Amino acid sequence: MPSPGPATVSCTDDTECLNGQSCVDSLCVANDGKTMCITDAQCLNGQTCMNGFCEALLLNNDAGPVDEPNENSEFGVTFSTPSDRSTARTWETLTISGTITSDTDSLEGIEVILTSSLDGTIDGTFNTETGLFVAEATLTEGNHALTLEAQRDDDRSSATVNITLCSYQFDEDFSEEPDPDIWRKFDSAIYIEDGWIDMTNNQTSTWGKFFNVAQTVQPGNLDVQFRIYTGPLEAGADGFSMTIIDTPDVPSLEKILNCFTGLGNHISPLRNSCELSVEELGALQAFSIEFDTYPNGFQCAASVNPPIDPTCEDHVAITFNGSAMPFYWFPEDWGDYEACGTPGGSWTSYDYRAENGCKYGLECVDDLCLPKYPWWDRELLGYGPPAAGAPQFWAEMENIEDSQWHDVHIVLAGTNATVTFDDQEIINATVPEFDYKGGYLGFTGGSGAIGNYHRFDDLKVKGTCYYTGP
Ligand SMILES: [Ca+2]
Ligand SMILES: [Ca+2]
Ligand SMILES: [Ca+2]
Ligand SMILES: [Ca+2]
Repeated sequence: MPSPGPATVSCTDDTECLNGQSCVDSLCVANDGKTMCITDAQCLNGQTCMNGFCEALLLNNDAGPVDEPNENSEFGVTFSTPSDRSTARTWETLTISGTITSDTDSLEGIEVILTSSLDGTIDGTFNTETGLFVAEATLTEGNHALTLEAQRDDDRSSATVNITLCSYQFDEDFSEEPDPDIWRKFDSAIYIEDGWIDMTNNQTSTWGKFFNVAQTVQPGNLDVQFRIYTGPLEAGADGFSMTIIDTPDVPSLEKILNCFTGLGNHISPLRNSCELSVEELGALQAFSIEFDTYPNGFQCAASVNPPIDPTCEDHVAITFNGSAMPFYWFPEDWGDYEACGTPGGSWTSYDYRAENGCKYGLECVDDLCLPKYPWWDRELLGYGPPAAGAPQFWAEMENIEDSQWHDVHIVLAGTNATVTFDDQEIINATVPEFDYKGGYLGFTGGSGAIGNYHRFDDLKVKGTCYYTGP
């Protein structure tokens, strides 16, 4: 552990430190706007957790001194790509290129060498007719000084650019049991030693959640991939979701999770363990993508099993605020904000109406069927009446309970969302009201009278890549 610096003050908590300082390892240290951390995993790309704060990695120039351009040289060396102080991803193939000129007529016999301060020599081709040098390479994570050097006889000259290579913000294959300080299990979620996580483990009437409590994902845009597996029952239940909850800290995250069985899927809020009010839950900022295998709602002749699904087939849907109905979608003929009718119909019929004369989930107030909860209230949500041709944040699927692993890739860019399932695009829609907030990322899943496995694996999230070099 590096020294925290001179004039150290011991402390037991932040209040004993000067303003702008925090108590880390029993010593007051300056914050300077840095992110606090316990492990490297909580820091952005290229940073490590040192003394309780994320710090940029110091450049390691073990590859040797970087040559200054040699003014006396006959050579001119310039980089074309990448540009200095730029960023790239570890999975991208980079084109590293430059031009060598010479005061003499000929470029014959010039040796051109490209090196990375982290990865060593990079092979490329030098064209002695055009003076162009081109290399294709993938680089490791960290800050690289790329040096292009021209050499002939005793004459040499070089140019250098700096670039930060970022890996994934999350990259989990669950091949080892996750650290509980990073991934926290709730309720029935379990780690399977074969290398994945399961929410229900094929048990009935159970639910689980598995959340990363060490870092959050940024708002605005998202690029996330993972794999799902459910089965063995083709008509199993209920489904599972990947959910991102915008909340300030882990204690508030736990409070929210204690209110739900599965978030964004078969929502069952207001559990006995819930300490939040309906109004607080109504203000919940949560993004989910659900994989729903059980038909719910009057449209599927399952009135007492709200919320209402947009199709009675398996489906994938983007849901919001913990609601299990797709974002920007509402059922027609639910009768919300319409006059209370006459009780009747069986619970398993399309036209069931409860004692209050409304369909399930609605209360009769002043002879109007009003939504029982804010997350079912189209007026509060601003959805308006259902309209033909409205953007669709859900997709009907063939049976997904096939005991096979499936690849899911979600890209949120502003108000647009695309979802691919086994490399096939199933959702691509833009909703102007869509406002993705980022937050804590996790998985949920639940079962009822029917069970199934609900498994996740191979999570990859691309965070924003910042230049952190010199
Ligand atoms: Ca795995
Ligand atoms: Ca359902
Ligand atoms: Ca659903
Ligand atoms: Ca199915």
